[in-house]
Amino acid sequence: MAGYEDGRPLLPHEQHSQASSVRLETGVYQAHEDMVDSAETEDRRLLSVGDREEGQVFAQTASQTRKTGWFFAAFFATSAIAALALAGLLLSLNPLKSDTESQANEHSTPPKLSRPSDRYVLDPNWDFHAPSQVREYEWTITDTEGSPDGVQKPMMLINNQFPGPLIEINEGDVLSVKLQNKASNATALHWHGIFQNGTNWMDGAAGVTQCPIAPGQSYQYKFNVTNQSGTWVQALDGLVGPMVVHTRREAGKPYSSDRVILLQDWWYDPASGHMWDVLSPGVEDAPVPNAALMNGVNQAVCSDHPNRKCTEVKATSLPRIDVAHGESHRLRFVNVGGFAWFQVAVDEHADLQIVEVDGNIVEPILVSPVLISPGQRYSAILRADHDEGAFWLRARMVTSCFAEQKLPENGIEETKAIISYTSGLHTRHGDHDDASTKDEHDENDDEEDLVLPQTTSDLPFLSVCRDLSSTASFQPSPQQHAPEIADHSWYLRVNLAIGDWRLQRGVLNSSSFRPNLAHPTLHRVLDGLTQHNESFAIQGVNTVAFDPESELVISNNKVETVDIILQNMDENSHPFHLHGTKMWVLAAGHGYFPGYEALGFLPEGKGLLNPANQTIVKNPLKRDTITVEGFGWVLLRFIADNPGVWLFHCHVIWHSEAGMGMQFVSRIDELRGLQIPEEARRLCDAPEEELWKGAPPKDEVFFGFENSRERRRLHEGDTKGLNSDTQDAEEYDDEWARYRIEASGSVAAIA
Ligand SMILES: [Cu+2]
Repeated sequence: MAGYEDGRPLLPHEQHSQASSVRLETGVYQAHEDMVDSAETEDRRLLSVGDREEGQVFAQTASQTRKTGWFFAAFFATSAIAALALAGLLLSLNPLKSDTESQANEHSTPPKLSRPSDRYVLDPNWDFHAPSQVREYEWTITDTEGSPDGVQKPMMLINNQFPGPLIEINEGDVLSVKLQNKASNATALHWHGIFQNGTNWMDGAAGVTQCPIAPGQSYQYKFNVTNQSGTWVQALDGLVGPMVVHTRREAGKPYSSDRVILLQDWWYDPASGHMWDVLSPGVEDAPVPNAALMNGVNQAVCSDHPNRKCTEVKATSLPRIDVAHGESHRLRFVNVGGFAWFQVAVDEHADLQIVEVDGNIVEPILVSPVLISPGQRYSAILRADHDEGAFWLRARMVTSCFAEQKLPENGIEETKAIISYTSGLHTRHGDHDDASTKDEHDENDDEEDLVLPQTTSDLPFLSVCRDLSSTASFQPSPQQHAPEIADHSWYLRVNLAIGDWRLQRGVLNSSSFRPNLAHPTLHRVLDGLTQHNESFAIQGVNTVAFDPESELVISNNKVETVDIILQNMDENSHPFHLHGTKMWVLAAGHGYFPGYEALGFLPEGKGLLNPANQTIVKNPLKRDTITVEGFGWVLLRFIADNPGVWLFHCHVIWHSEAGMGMQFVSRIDELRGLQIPEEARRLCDAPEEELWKGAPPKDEVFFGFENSRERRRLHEGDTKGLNSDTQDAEEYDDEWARYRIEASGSVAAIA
């Protein structure tokens, strides 16, 4: 495949970019006396397969030698959310089928969603010094009906909660989640941001690291969380929850309360229908959400939705954030949505300080509003230093990022929480149990007592979908240099391209990812290596063991430094998430990538032009989800030191399901001889049609059918489901062979 050779020279159209603006992500950072050579640190973190027994969760070999630079660095805590790797797997494509199988449908009245405001308040009595232990959770996933903002819709819930339960653990603990899938679709849980060092098969990326958990099946996720920072991933129709990993250094934290605030875009129609529509011929725009949710709540105006079942949500159900007056409070914002960006601010508190970005501690920096793209996390410190009172915390979807900026059905782009000052210390703590009881059972009781904030917002409406790390100079603490030399540099053109049958698909160069749910990449790689099939040991772009049209796989045999140049040929911004590690964001800009030399690097990123000028590698921000803006570029660098197969994909659910993703295979040397635990293999024993339940429609479904709605009707009426797809695939074999995506279509459109 042409176009992404290792460190190839820039094409002519990439070189005429003097006119494009260049923004360095790395500002001028002060040298720090306890700066750590990051490459060495990463090396120490490496798993050695020989160090442990196969198939076991093991103690991490890593040594965390970083010293604290600035005092916040002492509280290296992370917010993480577990959710779906491929949310599409949740989607019910066949409502008839799910109706008969859904446990939730045994209820004639849908269960009321509980909305305790303190559900995501972190335990004030948490023992940061507790001995390392196994933290066990048992989750049951079911289909149900719910109405987070009043409008009722089919949802998929964990333990009947929405959003899902909070996981709170210490760094070094083993997390065990026993999952029972009682829903009608196959599913997998991705632990967004968790490195899974040595447990790649627990990463939860369906078709990449595991077979989905078929309906009726159980599975135990169990893995060690060490040297770890934040996490999260996308969710549709309800399956999402937060996870916080504490460190011992957090014990002396300079804030008196700590909580998670989940921001989420929300669609009233099942995601399955949207997924079908967005993948259909001729459709180019992603469906715009109906509403925004904060911790799973908002207030829809039912009269705006005469054709839907709707019950007004009372103001008493809004998230309430009680903060002790005069103290500081940590708010861990997580965008768990699948599409929308959020801008977040607190009325009359323009002094929110960001202290954590995707699990990395940064020196406090004033940012308001906070702009969060899907999959990203930011911790902010709120100082409750005003006169006593109540204030709105506002999170607003950035509608200028949507192709259609008006929300359907008078949708609500803003979601709010009530921030109330309390006079005494630990007031919230004392209320802990009472509050949850009251909220769940006596929602109306205190409505008269509720004082709604009277504050207003002067929040500007943002018009550009540009990553906050492009505009704010985050300074990680402790400082950490990026390696000066990249061993490999990959140029990836990102696009939404229209191919045959007018199907729009996400592409990286000319590849559009189609995961093989019944034969995950990790299984194929390990089996191949075990059988001495050296086609799986090919380094660089592997076009022998994988068909690059549907699986772009780039492999590294040993620990190497890898650059990714994401060149966005599309007008939409794309938040890219890398599994298994974090990436240094070295630079970003509009227009074409200007070439390494313009950034101070030697060609192909192999060192610095001027060794005395280390600005670009000096303490750049490291994160796991980074947005490349529309018609822009970003230069990323990571160390491929974590053995496994790691998905790299756009976090917009509509784009990732349309193929905007690829895989890195790291440490082939360590993968040789690695065994996947039997329980993980067993998931693949389910009948293939069970594994595909809820997955997005295959391309072949649309071949030859210009009228997708007609096709969908036929498809949904066919209870044989997958069988009909398979027959279609054979029937339209010729068309499939002709199916090629042209990735270069919009080059001329780039400014
Ligand atoms: Cu995207």
